Amino acid sequence: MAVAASPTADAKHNIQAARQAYYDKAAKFHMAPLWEVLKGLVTPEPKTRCQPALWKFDDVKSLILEAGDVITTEEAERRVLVLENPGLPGQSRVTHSLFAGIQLILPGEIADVHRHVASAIRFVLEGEGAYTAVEGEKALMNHGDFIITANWAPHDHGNPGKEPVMWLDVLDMPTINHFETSFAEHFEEKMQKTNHADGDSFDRYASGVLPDGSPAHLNRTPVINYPYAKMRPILQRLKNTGDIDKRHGARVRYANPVNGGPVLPTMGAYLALLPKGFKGEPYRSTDGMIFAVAEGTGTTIIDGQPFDWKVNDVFVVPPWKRYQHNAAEEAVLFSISDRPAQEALGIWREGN
Ligand code: 1HN
Repeated sequence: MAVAASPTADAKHNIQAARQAYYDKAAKFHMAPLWEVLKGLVTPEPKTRCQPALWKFDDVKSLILEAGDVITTEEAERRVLVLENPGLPGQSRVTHSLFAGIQLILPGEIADVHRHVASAIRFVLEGEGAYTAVEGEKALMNHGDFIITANWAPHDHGNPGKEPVMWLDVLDMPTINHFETSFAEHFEEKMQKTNHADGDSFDRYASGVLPDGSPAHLNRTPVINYPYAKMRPILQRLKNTGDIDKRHGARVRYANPVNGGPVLPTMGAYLALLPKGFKGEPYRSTDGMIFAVAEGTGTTIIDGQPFDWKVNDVFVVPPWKRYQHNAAEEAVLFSISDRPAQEALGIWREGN
């Protein structure tokens, strides 16, 4: 039986039509009604398109080595395969705020000196004999080394050794581009002069003394390289004394030795030992996390999904997604996120 439209349905239709006409009119003046979009803008919990993801080093390694056949470092400027978050395709983002990529440098190659506003870190995965030169210090790269390239620091890489060398690059580039503050420049020369030997800044600034007169406030660490060979025994000390966090394991935070602050204002990093058989308690925080496996094997449950990992795998936990680590054997996880930026803005939160 046909039913005549009720007056209420009619009235509703008229209201909608009147509103739409009003919105169309406002749009001509570059204005729009907040009440139509408010719920999407102010969500009761963090909303992200970033997805949990894992890159297996077996795949990464064979693909990046293949890049060595198709392009030189000179042609590419940097031979990097971008780790694209599956929820953020085509955006060169591993999380909403951070870039990650895998870089390969072959024996005999040089990646020319340049600098940019985006800060970078390198976490060395495989191969020996390469260096990265940062602000006049020549840092030799070995598995597990954590190397800082701060905002506007000149940096070039080279491989005078015999093996391909691969590392994880993480940059705050999406954050810099969010603020639309990117600058970059190249230099005349290919390589910067390095009058500081490997380890110079670590010994100068992280030995319990500071060069007299050095500033007490620095928003970035003066240390260029935090070598794995120096960090790993500290994890062992924490383990030996039972200083093992129920969520994170025996964990150290990479610190600015001048003031205890984060290594960079935009990115902070940790190194954690998970004892064999570790079953972490669930944890979540508003900073999306990038993990790289330095040692061991295990499984991390992210938002209910298991991700099995082994050495040199990289995986991502999106903001505010619950995760929980399990270690089949003793493992060491490196992690990095935008937590210092969130803390500086007073918006960082954690929970279980
Ligand atoms: C960069 O300068 C390097 O210097 C690596 O090794 C990755 C990704 C985006 C923009 C600049 C490097 C980069 C990058």
